[in-house]
Amino acid sequence: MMELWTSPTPNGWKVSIMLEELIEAGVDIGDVQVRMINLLKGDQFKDDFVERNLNSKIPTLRDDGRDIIESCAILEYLGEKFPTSLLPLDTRKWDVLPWVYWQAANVGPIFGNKLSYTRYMDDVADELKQHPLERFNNEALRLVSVLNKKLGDNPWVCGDEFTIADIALYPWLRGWKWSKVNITTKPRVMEWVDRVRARPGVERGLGYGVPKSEVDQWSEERKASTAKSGASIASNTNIKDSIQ
Ligand SMILES: N[C@@H](CCC(=O)N[C@@H](CS)C(=O)NCC(=O)O)C(=O)O
Repeated sequence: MMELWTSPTPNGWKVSIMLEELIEAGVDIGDVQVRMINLLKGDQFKDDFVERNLNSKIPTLRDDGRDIIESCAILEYLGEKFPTSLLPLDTRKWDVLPWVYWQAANVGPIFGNKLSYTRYMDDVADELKQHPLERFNNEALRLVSVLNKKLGDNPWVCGDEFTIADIALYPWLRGWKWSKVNITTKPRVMEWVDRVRARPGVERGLGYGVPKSEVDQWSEERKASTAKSGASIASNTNIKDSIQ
């Protein structure tokens, strides 16, 4: 049985959406044991987590006695294990994988940092945040512009088929209001966000760890606890404590 340790966050949603899209594609993925990791409580630093993922970050997947870390590697693993159009396994995979890696190397880190400086660093002086905020905002906007061009007139990032490139990118783009990255000048990206959200597999994948009623609009309580997690992750304390 596959075991997924995750949280309702952009990197976590990639994998929950993938599982639900596989089910939607008619694949029998078997039972999956999902454990929600409390990032605010620091579950990611506990021994049982670190044994699965030395990097102390969700998501992490255990299957067939092997631990797979990194959300995009998990997407690729599941795409290979359960062949569907989500990841073509012939040479067409080279139309898809570079955009998955583009997400992992660019969109994730840049949007993640923009979000941290925008929302989670209240105790850092404004003048100290100004340069990184501008830097990460400009780079995020540049990436959105690249995505807009890549989409062109296609419905999905890599053409006519919905693939793991869409799954990797969507969770970061869907949070544009929260991270305050203005995507409204890029209509193709806006339309694509809505198109992805309308998929039943995506709807279910976004619901892991949150009640159905909160998939699009979190309760004030959940927002406050997520903001606290974000602030504790954004502080330098955890990083310093983890250096050994
Ligand atoms: N590159 C990693 C990033 C994973 C990541 O940053 N996960 C965040 C949640 S979205 C996390 O676990 N943060 C906990 C921490 O930094 O302590 C991936 O794609 O899996």
